Amino acid sequence: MRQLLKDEKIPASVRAQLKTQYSEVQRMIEKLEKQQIHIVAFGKVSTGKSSILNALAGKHYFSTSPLHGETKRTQPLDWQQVQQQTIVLIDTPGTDEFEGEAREAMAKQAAKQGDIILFVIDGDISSSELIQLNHIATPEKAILLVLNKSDLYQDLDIEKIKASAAKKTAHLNTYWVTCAADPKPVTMIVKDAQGGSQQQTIKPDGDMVALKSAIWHILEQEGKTLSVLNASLFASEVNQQVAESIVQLRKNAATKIIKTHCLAKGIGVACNPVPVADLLLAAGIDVNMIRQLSGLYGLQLNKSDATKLAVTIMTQLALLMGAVWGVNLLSSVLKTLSVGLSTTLTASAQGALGYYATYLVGKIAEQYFAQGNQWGNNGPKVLVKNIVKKLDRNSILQEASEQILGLLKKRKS
Ligand SMILES: Nc1nc2c(ncn2[C@@H]2O[C@H](COP(=O)(O)OP(=O)(O)OP(=O)(O)O)[C@@H](O)[C@H]2O)c(=O)[nH]1
Ligand SMILES: [Mg+2]
Repeated sequence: MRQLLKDEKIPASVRAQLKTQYSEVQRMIEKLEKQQIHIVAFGKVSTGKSSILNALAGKHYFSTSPLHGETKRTQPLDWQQVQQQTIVLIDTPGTDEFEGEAREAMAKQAAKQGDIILFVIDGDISSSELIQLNHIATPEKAILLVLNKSDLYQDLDIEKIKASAAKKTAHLNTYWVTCAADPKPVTMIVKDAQGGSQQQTIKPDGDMVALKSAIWHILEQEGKTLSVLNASLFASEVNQQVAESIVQLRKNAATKIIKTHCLAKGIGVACNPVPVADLLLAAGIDVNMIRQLSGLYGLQLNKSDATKLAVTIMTQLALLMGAVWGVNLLSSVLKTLSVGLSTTLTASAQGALGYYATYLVGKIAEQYFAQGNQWGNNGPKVLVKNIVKKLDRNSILQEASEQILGLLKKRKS
């Protein structure tokens, strides 16, 4: 992957994309090497994620506020060592914030790499929370559905919220816990020794017992497995993504190479018309195209090998099309043009044929390289035949004529 990042044949935009994936992989490798388990707090803004992590850590490390959107980026804190593994608490920005898409993406990324997710809610689970939960909850993660701010609810209300959440998340494998990370101060009237009364504000202790014990239970049961499972799944997902982008990228680059050579051939032929039968032989451009395509597939053919390949392809094409190659095609390309014949038109029709011939050669060579420089079980004849059959001749000729005609007109004016 590191090599790909330096490969200049790969467009910069794709390399930038690969770079992001690369740094994600690096982070995951680091996580594995350091034997870390990530506990990620995730949820809507202001549900109390940072407060929960502070209560677990036993110190005010993550910034909290009654205002929405206090946490602006993902932030880790090494919490403690368990069975030679470092447990890391990870705070994330809240979701569902106005114009907070970038922050939400950060939070989702952290959740993707997390092993234990504290999915924090502070009321009945909403439909957007449910969508996010479905997105995050993969079988290799332990998900705790954490109802925070339990001090604000009566027991009966909590039971109702729990029942509703259970219904909505029945298809998922989640743990349910309630907690109060930072309960609201309570004002009470207290009688003093003189028989008078006075107002007193008390800050109740938080209630983190259920959450802590759920986390310990998960860590004991499946801590190591969780982290290894997550890392390997993540790696295979990235591998697949990279493989897919490379295939797509090669296809795009190959199409660009083929079309550029087709146009060069088309214009060349239109300006210096050659007998139709000689079209396949005007092969300099095709050889150059084959060499560039081979480079794209990591083979780098020299001129003589590229010529040999061009000759093989052209021989098969000539055999396939036989004597009708020129006559049939010429009349078919002329039919695609609605106006009467003129010199420019005839020239452009011939050019279009040159374009088409090079297009076929390019597509056949591309397929040959994509198959690992092999014709496949049935040899070149079948591959050539299949590709000719697959391509829509008339639309290629039409596109070629239009492009060539356009360029010729531009030259004249
Ligand atoms: N009543 C009550 N309030 C709480 C509790 N936990 C947190 N809060 C309050 O909820 C508000 C938001 O808390 P934060 O921890 O900043 O919430 P957050 O989810 O990290 O918020 P963002 O970072 O903005 O997404 C603060 O005013 C906290 O004091 C709780 O258990 N009970
Ligand atoms: Mg926060």
